[in-house]
Amino acid sequence: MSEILFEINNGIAFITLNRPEKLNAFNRSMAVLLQEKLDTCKTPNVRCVYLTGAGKGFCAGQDLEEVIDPNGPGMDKILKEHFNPIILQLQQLQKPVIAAVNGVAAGAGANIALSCDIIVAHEQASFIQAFSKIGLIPDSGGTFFLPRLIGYQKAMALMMLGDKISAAEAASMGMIYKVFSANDFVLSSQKLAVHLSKMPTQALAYIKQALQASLSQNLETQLILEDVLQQKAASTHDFKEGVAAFIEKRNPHFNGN
Ligand code: LHQ
Repeated sequence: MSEILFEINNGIAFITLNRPEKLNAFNRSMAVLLQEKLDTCKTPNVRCVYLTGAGKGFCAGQDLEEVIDPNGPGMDKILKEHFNPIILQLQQLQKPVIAAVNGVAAGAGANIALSCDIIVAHEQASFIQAFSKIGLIPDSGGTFFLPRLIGYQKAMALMMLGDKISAAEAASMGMIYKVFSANDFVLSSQKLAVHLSKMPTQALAYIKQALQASLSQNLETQLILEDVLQQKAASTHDFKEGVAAFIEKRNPHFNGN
């Protein structure tokens, strides 16, 4: 069985991390395969990406057995060749990426989730900045995203202490968007993906670009970027369709162009 399950269905790329016996911890081949699949998601046929885990966990970060394997990739490659490219790919995809966190998300697994655009979680899921417990620092974008999501103080404490945060706590502190009950998780998270896949994809890409830029720009530069991106959005088919549907009092049919 492949370490990454991948399927494109009705404009949605479903990606499942698939090493359930290790809570979907990453080894090198899984990291390389995920990069290949994320590359495939660049196709315009994909209008939303849905990332989840097989079994009871979302992802336990790096496979720690591989770290001590003399035939493993070695510390110097794990970030440069595995996690850093994955984080950048998720951020640079010009379409929404949902992290559907089905269970525990630890270490780089937590930070992969945080680098997605919309994070939803199963009520039994949890988030752990596990790094300090093994003498490491948070990586895979964690030190960038977490303080911006929940504030400097909470991020510092969670990262130093390595506390386990429940899905409900994560939602209440703004780390994630929503929690779904056990019965509802798959249906509701996939419904969200279906909804996003039918929205004006280019506008969503420009929203992603603008919000990412806002993390490091001043107001004046951001206003200029909003103007540039708004001109682009206004020249899409989907903008014309959105306005026409409003005027004609009907539902819009966005095609992503
Ligand atoms: C695992 C793992 C795992 C191998 C569970 N590896 N087997 C960057 C730079 C370079 C090097 C290092 O890494 C990084 C990035 C990182 O991600 S560092 C952080 C690495 N991850 C962790 O430190 C988390 C380690 N895992 C845990 O603390 C626990 O497994 C959590 C809290 C995630 C879940 O606990 P439980 O629900 O009690 O499950 P479990 O511990 O029983 O795990 C189930 C199985 O999965 C077990 O195997 P076994 O054969 O005993 O059933 C674990 O050994 C295996 N597993 N995480 N990262």
